[in-house]
Amino acid sequence: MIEHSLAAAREILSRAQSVASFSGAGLSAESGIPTFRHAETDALWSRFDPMELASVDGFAANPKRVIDWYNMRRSKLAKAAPNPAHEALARQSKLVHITQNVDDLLERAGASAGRILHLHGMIGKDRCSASCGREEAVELSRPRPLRVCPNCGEWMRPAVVWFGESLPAQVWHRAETLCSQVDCLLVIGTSASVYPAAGLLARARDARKEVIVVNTQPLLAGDSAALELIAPAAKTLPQLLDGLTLRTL
Ligand code: BJW
Repeated sequence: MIEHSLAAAREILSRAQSVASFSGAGLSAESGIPTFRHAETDALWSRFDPMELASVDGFAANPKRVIDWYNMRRSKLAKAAPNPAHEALARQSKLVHITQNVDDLLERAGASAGRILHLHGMIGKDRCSASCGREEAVELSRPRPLRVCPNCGEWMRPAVVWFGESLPAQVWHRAETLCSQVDCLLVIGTSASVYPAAGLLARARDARKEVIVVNTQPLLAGDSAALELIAPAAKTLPQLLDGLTLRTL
C-alpha cells in the first residue's frame, strides 16, 4: 500500500512545476528532538504546561524557569544531528522550506538559510523581550543563563513565537503567498493544530493544489484530494524525493 502511494506521490511531484515543503516537529523526531503533541512519544506538551513555558505571561511570571527550559532544549539540540529526512529535503536545492520548527537541522543538513522560512522563529537566537531590537546568537552547547538586554536592561528571551504572539510578518507573508502559488505542498510531520501556520494547509487545499502528507499518523481523514503517506519521515522522504529535481517557483 505504502509503495503504491509512494509511486503516486512521486508522480504528482514529477508533474508539478512548483513545490514547497511545510514541516513540523515530526521532521526532527527521528533526530531525537521531542514533538509537542505526538501521543506515542514523550511529547513536550504532555510533560510541560505550554502557558507556563511558551507564553509572554508565563515568561513574566517566572523568566528563569522559562530560560532554563529553553536551555535544556538547546543543549539537547546541540547534540542532535539532521536525519535522512532533513538531508533529502536539503538535497532539493531549489526548494523553499516552510517550517514551524525552531531548530536548525535543515540548515545543518545543507539547505540554504535563504530558502528556509522559520514561521515560529529560531531557538538558536535570543532577542530583547522589550523589542528594543537587540538580537544575539546563542551557542546551543553553551547557552547563557537568564540575563538582561545590554541595550535597555529588560530580559533577553528566546527568539521564538509564543502562544498569543504574531508570526514574523515578512516570513508569514512569503509563506502564505507561496502556498497559494505552488502546484504542490509537501506537508511533513505536523499535527496542523496550531494557527495561523496550520491554515497554510487549508489554503493549499482550498486553492485545489496537490497536497502530499508524510506523517506517522493520519492527518486528513476523509480528504480524498490529498495523498497521505503514513510512515516515518526519515525513511519516506529519501524514497519520495531522491531522483527528482523539484523547484519552488
Ligand atoms: C511524525 C514523526 C515522524 C511524529 N515522521 N511524522 C486561545 C488562546 C490563545 C491563542 C489561541 C487560542 N486559540 C487559538 C489560539 C491561537 C494559537 C493556536 O493555534 N492555538 C491552538 C493550540 C489552539 N496560535 C497562536 O497563539 C499563534 N499566534 C497567533 O495566533 O497570533 C494571533 C493572536 C494574537 C493574540 C491572541 C491570540 C492570537 C502563535 C503560535 C505559536 C506556537 N508556538 C509553538 C512553540 C514555539 C517555540 C518553541 O519551540 O518552544 O510552536 S507551540 C508548538 O506547536 C511549536 C510548533 O511549531 C507548533 C506546531 O506543532 P507541530 O510542529 O505540528 O508538532 P506536533 O507535536 O503538534 O505534531 C507532530 C506531528 O508529527 C504529529 O502529527 C505526529 O504524528 C507526527 N510525527 N513523528 C513523520 N517520525
